[in-house]
Amino acid sequence: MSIILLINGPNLNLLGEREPDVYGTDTLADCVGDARAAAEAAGHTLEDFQSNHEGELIEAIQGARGRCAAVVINPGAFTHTSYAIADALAAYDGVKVELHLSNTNAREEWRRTSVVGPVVTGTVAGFGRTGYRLAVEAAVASLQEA
Ligand code: CA2
Repeated sequence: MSIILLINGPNLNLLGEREPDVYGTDTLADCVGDARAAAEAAGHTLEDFQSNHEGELIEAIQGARGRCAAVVINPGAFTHTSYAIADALAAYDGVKVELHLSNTNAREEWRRTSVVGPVVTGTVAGFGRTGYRLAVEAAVASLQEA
């Protein structure tokens, strides 16, 4: 049994409260619940962490080193700007899944660049709440292949 760490970045705590046309009506607790169910169905444990602060996200990634087999991360808008989060992910040796509710490639130009994309194992984007389950299943499949 392994630990999968799910990290959610800035503003994702507001899910379900605003912009339902873009992000849906489900709450972050709903999404985390789906992710946890997928991890437990595969015999793993899911830990989850949300923060609006870049440094706290970096510390969570560092804390996964040598402890968690996989990190699933929705970095929010830090996806497009944070070389510091990209560096933290690069220093983490486990499976890494970048996750987005929306299809960032179909939105504004500035959302089409991910600075974390080059350092992750793979990306799940555009499937809304379902993406949380899919991202954990992708991490589990990647762990089984390793
Ligand atoms: O699609 C995603 O999951 C994003 O990571 C969500 C971020 C956005 O900046 C990324 O480009 C794509 C936004 C986080 C959620 O922001 C909300 C704001 C208001 C109400 C609900 C959510």
